[in-house]
Amino acid sequence: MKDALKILLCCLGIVGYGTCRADVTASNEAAYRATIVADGMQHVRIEGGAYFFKPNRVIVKSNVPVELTVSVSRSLIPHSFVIQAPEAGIAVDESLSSQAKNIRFTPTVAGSYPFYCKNRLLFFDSHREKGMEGMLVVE
Ligand SMILES: [Cu+2]
Repeated sequence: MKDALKILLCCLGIVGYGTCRADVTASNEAAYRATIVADGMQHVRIEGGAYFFKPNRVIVKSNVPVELTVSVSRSLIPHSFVIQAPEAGIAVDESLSSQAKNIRFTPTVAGSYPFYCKNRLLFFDSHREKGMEGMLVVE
C-alpha cells in the first residue's frame, strides 16, 4: 500500500513537471516544426524586425536540406541573419532586407544552434541582446 502511494506521488510529480515546462515554452516562444515537402526540402519562413525573429524556435530534421526564407520589415535599420555552427554543416552570415532571401544548408549534427542578428549601432546593445535571436533545433 505504501509503495502504491509512492508510485502515485512520483507520477504526479512527473506530470506536474511536464506541465510547468510546457507553460514556460508556450509563454514567450513561437515554435515552428518544419515538414519535408515534395521537393525533399524543409522550408521555413522567418520574419524579423526590431527586435525579433518569428518564429524564434525552428525545429528541423538532420541530414535533410533546409531552405530558410528570411526577410525583415522595411526599415532604415540594417539587420542580418547569422548561424555559426560549422561543426553541424551550418555557416550562415547574410544581410537582410524586406526582399526575402533564401538560405540553404543541410544540418548534419543534432543539437541546438542559436541564430541571431549581429548588428549593433555604435555603443548601444546589439540587436541580439535586444531580442533578435532564436534557436534552430536539429533533431
Ligand atoms: Cu538587427
